[in-house]
Amino acid sequence: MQGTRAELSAHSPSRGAGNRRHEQGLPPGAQACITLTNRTGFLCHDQRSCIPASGVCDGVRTCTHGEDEDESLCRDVPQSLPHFLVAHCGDPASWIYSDQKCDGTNNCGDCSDELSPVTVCPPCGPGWWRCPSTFFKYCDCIPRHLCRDHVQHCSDWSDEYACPGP
Ligand SMILES: [Ca+2]
Ligand SMILES: [Ca+2]
Repeated sequence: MQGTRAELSAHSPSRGAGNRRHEQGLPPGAQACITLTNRTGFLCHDQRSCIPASGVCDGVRTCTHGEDEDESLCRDVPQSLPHFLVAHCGDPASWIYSDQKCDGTNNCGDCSDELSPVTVCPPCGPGWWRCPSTFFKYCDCIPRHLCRDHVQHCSDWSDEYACPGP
């Protein structure tokens, strides 16, 4: 649960009948699971490896046999993905992988994956400092390792003056 993911990863692809198709059926063999970090994942065919949702169709074969990059799964993302891997942003044209919800990083670009009214997330965890953050990458919590690093991350400067540190 580190805020190290560097880039925004919301996608704004073809809008349309995606949702409906998700309901109709999963690609054969696609099974949901919960990763070790308690996030939604994709169960590899070995029935043991649970990879994070965002590892599916990312161009890297994460499952031993590469079923996370299967052509039928990835041919028309996100429509071709099983619905449990996909979450929608406040802007219905944008989507994220379901494990990017409430991960502290602003993946949607408008924080709708991290903040109400679109998403209900638990409060900042122990590794996080709550503040109105300035930088686009975070919403209302920043990782505590950014406290007292001589760089402003919160619009009220509380990360440099009030936060006790990592
Ligand atoms: Ca992959
Ligand atoms: Ca996020």
